[in-house]
Parts: sequence; structure tokens; C-alpha cells
Amino acid sequence: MSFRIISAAEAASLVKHGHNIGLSGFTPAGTAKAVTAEIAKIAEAEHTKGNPYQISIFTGASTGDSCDGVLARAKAIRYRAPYTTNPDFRKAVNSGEIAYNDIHLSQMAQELRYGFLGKVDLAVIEACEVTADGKIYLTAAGGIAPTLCHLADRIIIELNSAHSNRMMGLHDVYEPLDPPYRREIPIYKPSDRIGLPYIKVDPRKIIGIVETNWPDEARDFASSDPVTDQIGQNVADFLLGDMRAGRIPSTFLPLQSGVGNIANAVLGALGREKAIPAFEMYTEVIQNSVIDLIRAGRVKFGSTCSLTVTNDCLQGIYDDMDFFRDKLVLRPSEISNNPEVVRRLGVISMNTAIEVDLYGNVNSTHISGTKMMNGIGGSGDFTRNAYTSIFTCPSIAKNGAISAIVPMVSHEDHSEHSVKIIITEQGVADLRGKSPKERAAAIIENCAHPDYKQILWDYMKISGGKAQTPHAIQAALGMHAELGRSGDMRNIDWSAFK
Ligand code: 0RQ
Repeated sequence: MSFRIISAAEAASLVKHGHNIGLSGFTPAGTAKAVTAEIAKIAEAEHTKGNPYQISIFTGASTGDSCDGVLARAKAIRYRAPYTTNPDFRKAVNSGEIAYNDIHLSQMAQELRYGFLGKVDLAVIEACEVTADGKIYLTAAGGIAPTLCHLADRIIIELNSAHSNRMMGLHDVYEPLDPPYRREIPIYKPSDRIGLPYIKVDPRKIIGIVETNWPDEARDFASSDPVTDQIGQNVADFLLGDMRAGRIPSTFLPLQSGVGNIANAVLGALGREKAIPAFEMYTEVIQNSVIDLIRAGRVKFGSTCSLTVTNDCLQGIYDDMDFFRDKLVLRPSEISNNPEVVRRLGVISMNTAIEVDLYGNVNSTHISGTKMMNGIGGSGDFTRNAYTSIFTCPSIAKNGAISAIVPMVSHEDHSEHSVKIIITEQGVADLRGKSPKERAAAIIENCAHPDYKQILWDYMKISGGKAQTPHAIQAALGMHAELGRSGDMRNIDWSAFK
């Protein structure tokens, strides 16, 4: 079958007010870009005419400016799930303009299949190749593309020549059956392949091909600073200590790492620590630091959902595909983040907290309990099921006006039952095997910034200290309230709460 070549504007004209659109991609690798940019223009034109025009967007994870950015600015998004990172989108969410649903990334595809989010009216899938018999070869991410192709009656392909078709073969596409027919996912080591290198669809569903040459929009990272370097070193020292104590086998265990500046610095430090053996990754994103570690022989294999790397790094992978082909696999997010596989492989998870409380509850998503930062991403998929779950963050934010260690988190993403290790630049709190009060002591002593240690001990005093999980409920969010009042948590006066 030969496909119709259409313009991005023609593809966008198929999208009507109220439609649910599914996009390929993940953080923001492999995201469809050209059609969404044209949808934004339609939204602006319709709004100028006084007509309503808003759509829902389903993706694997965050997208770039050509999706979440332009669509948020055009006020074209009614509903969006899951994870995002775009600043304009964030503003629109926090001003109540967009209904945002922060779903665990491993669950997004199945929630669509279960029908919880409504019908997928159109799937827009970025590909490096598509064949006449309906084989779609994805670009830099797996995301939820297989499920979108399965659910949508109409598929638009963005055939993007900015990606090399040397990507063909790197993906392992596998979609589980739904209950009660689901079987085990037969991955026993990160490099196991269980599916096909392409998505197979009925070619009649592909209603048009949009030819583009649009590079991915992954951002570059801030170069590491003394704080992120120290956090990275503390993670490396902790893992080495656990290996020497026999808690991690000498062959090591697969690692997962989240996105962001801290995650990038942590991986750099792990790579430099030569006493840690070359390791494998079972993770959702691979950033530049991991590609460097693969080249250096420090990472033996990477199973991921996306290559969230800068464009020069991606080009380097394409140029050296003969080297990388047996060292990388790209999976749909339902598999890269799958709780069953994470638990089986004994993954060591490393994600980032915004704040942590005295008992080990973690907030990764909300500023002062109400404003969305990015979202939970895959951190919950991994944390709950990890062999050892680690959270990292600087001990303070905004020049010390904010402590990352607080009496009670203002929003909870990961509970004390799942969080095992907290690491700041100050040190490491190992919460494994500890009761809540023992955890509080470890966190204050090892992770809190010196400016806040006494403040936190004083909170423990007014909490009475006897209950299973001591709290002075009237003061539990006192540091957050103080931040709102004076702009600095250090001004807290606990006597006001007695
Ligand atoms: O603000 O940008 O104005 O300077 O938050 O913080 O320290 O630069 O760290 O880039 O790694 O982001 C948790 C947001 C951290 C991210 C978060 C402010 C701080 C700064 C960014 P500025 P840093 P990072 C992977 C798996 C989701 C959970 C996860 C994230 C900005 O890592 O979204 O790991 N994680 N998911 O000043 C007010 C506080 C603050 C604070 C930090 N307590 N109060 N502001 N900041 N702590 C994702 C996927 O699954 C795909």
C-alpha cells in the first residue's frame, strides 16, 4: 500500500475541538512535533473567531516546546496526561487552565486500554521508517506508541529525517494482554528482547505521512556544581559500601535513574567510581552521561524507554550504531517501567525529591503542596518495587530559604513504606530496618542542612516524641506556612504552635 504524503497543516485540520490526541515520544525524545505546532495555529485562529477549540493530549511523558509549549500558549489543551516539564504548560496548569492528570508512567498505556481516559481519536507517531505493509519504526523513544497505534482508528506518521533509520532494530515493541489474560513479562535480564523491532498496524489506519526534518528538543544540562557533585559522590560511596557489605552482589544490580541535573551528576559520579563494577541499567531515560559511560565501558547495557540526549549525542549514537546496537534497547514505557520486571531484576532506583519529611515520605511533584512542578514520572513505578530505592536532593533550595527536609511533606508521592535511602550533599540516611523515630534521627543528623538541624530537632520536641509517628499536627506544615509568610523557613518560631 502506498501512503498519502500530506502537510502538517492538513494533518492538523483533522483534529477537531474536543478530540483526544495520542502522541509518540517520551521526555521529549521521539515526540511528534510538526502536527502539534499546526494544531496550535488552528486553536489561535478559532479562538480569534470566538469559537471553542481545546483538545486532550496523551503521551508517554514530557514533550518539547513544539507540543506542550505552543499548545499551552495557544490555550489549546483541555486535558493532558501524564508527566510534563514545559514552563508555559506548568504556568497554565497552576493557574487552573489545564486539567492535568499525573499518572504513573507505567500505567498510562493500560489506563488508555482500560478506557479510563476516553477514546483516542487520532495518533500522531514519529517514525524513522514506515513500510507499505504497516511496520512503523519508532525514533528515540518507545513511550505509549504501540498502544496508541492499537487503539486509534486513524494514524498520522511524522516521518522525521532528523532521525537516522539506523535506529531500526533498537526498539523492542511488546504490549501485554489485559487481565484476565495477562501473562508474565519474560524479561530476566536488562538485555532480554521479548517483542518486535517495529509496531505492526493495519496499513489502512495510516491516513497520511507528514515528512519533517525536526530535531528532538531534549534540553542540555547545567554543568554539575559542587552540590550536585557531592550528592553524586555520596550516592557512589553509599552503593560501594552496600556492595562491600554484601548487600549488593559483586556483579552489581541494574540501576534506574530519573531525569534532571542531579540525576545526570549522580551517574557521572558512579561512572568515575572505579571500585563499582561496570553495571547495567534498567531505566526509563538515558541521558548524555550514560552514553559517555557506555563508550567508556562503565555501563555494559542500557534498557530504556528513551534516549533523552542532546542532538549531537544522538547523532554520535547514529554514527556509531555498530558499537551501540548490542548495548541498548528501547522499550514502551509500560515495559521499561514495569513493576513486575523492576522487582524481579532487583533494580536500584534513584529519583529526585523536592522535599522529604522526617519519616521518609517524599514529595517529588508539588511546590508548597499546591503548585505542580513536573510530575511523578516513573519515580513511583521504580521506587515501590526497587531492591533499594534512593531519593536525592540538595538539602536546601533558594539560597537556604527552603529546607528540603521538613517535618511533614506538603504533598506525598512516595511513602515511608517505599523510600529506603535519602541522600543530600550533607550525607546519607539509610532508612532500611528503622522505625519512624529512628528514621527521623537519621534524616536530621545525616541529611538536613546545618541551618535547619536544630529547627527540626525542636519540632521533634514539640511533637511529644512518644507516638509511633510523632507530630505536632498544628505545626506540621509550619515551615511551609513560614515560607509563605516571611519568605524564609529559618524564621519559624515553634513556640507560636505550643
Ligand atoms: O528551581 O529551576 O528555579 O532553579 O526546583 O531543582 O535542584 O535543579 O533539580 O533539575 O533535578 O529537578 C524534583 C523537579 C528536581 C525533578 C525535580 C526548585 C529548585 C529549582 C529544580 P529553579 P534542581 P532537578 C524522572 C523520575 C520528578 C520525580 C522523578 C522532577 C528546581 O527531578 O521533576 O524523579 N522529578 N521522576 O530551586 C521550592 C523546594 C524545592 C524547590 C527544588 N523544596 N521548594 N523549590 N526546588 N526543591 C522523570 C521521568 O520519569 C520521566
